[in-house]
Amino acid sequence: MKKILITGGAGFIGSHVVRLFVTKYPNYHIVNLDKLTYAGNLANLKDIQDKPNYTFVKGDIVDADFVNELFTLHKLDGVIHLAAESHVDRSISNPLEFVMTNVIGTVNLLNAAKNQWKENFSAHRFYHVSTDEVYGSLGETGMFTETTAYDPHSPYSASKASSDHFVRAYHDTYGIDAVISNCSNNYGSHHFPEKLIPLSIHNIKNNKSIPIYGTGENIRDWLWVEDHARAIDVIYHQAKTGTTYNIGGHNEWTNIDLIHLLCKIMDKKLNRAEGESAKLITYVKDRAGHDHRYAIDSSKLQKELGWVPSLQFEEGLTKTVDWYLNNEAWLSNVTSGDYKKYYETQYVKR
Ligand code: NAD
Ligand code: TDX
Repeated sequence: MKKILITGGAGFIGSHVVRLFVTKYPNYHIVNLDKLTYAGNLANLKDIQDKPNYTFVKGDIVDADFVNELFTLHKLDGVIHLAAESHVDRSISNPLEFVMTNVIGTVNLLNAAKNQWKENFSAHRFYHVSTDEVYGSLGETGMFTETTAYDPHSPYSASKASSDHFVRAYHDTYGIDAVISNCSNNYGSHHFPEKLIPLSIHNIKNNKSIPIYGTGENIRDWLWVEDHARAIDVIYHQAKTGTTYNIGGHNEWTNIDLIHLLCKIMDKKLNRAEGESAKLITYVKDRAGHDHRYAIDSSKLQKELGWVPSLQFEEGLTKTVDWYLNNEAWLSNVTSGDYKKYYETQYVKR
């Protein structure tokens, strides 16, 4: 039986990756290591928590001793590393937290892998999950490819860029079998409601204003989270060592057009008159250093490993809305307590 450590498995994307691996590979044992920060939630994995090939471990990747002990105890075959501080706005108010988890935490995992696996690097894989934000911001044309020069602008993207460099350095210097993927914006179920889509669904449902930064003309390239999880599966199993793949949906939307589509879907679901939800749109102060446009060229992944996105955006967005409307308990649980404090600081006291 193969043992794979998935870090950050209680978060948004991590929970989809854990679910896919636990259910698709009964001959793998999946160890989910997560600190359970505000973004980590074991309720995301309720449906698979009792499976015999799944173990949850609560812990912090910033704690090097703990990480080393975990590697010694579990005799891991591979790591899929998703644990991170992931919200750009939080990185602007607290950059050091992002350096600690995203940079130091990643180096701690790399050191543990180097020490434990040094006799036979080729039998073990270190998969680092990263973001398109490391490439910076695009003008009106062009796309990020795997060879686009790094040009991060936010403390979040700078910390992810740094962690990518460390992973490549450990591959080149010590011979660790490492692969990296850089993905565009994900959407889908279990997404913490501080990011644009789940925050807007929550606010529309509760008749609260939808805060749009700046002009709303910034562009993001949206991918269904389960398509990201499938790409991670394919890359983990098939990529050559040292390879990088871009993952994206060829699905660019300005924020304001996306929110209008979401309002239209929610008007129908909530039996509101058409145009009712869009009245909640409110332009607010722009994000500092706000990247204008992301667009991912994922043709390398499509050609070499045969991965293609499965869902059209309108269908995926409708499924996402349905999930949030059918999971009120999940939403009210994550939006009580600290969420309220965060929301007031981010949107009211500007
Ligand atoms: P998330 O914030 O929803 O989840 C992150 C998880 O990591 C949480 O469960 C949290 O508890 C855990 N974590 C945080 N700090 C930790 C620590 N010090 N030790 C152990 N666990 C810790 O993030 P997400 O959106 O699911 O993103 C997952 C990964 O994918 C991140 O590496 C992110 O950079 C990358 N990514 C995200 C997107 C996106 O659109 N969300 C796109 C591309 C890449
Ligand atoms: O209230 C808001 N209003 C608004 O206009 C929020 C939260 C966001 N926005 C804008 C900012 C962005 O242009 O919407 C766009 C999307 O914002 P986020 O959902 O915060 O995502 P983004 O900053 O693009 O980063 C996401 O994609 C890349 C993830 O959070 C990262 O983890 C991932 O690496």
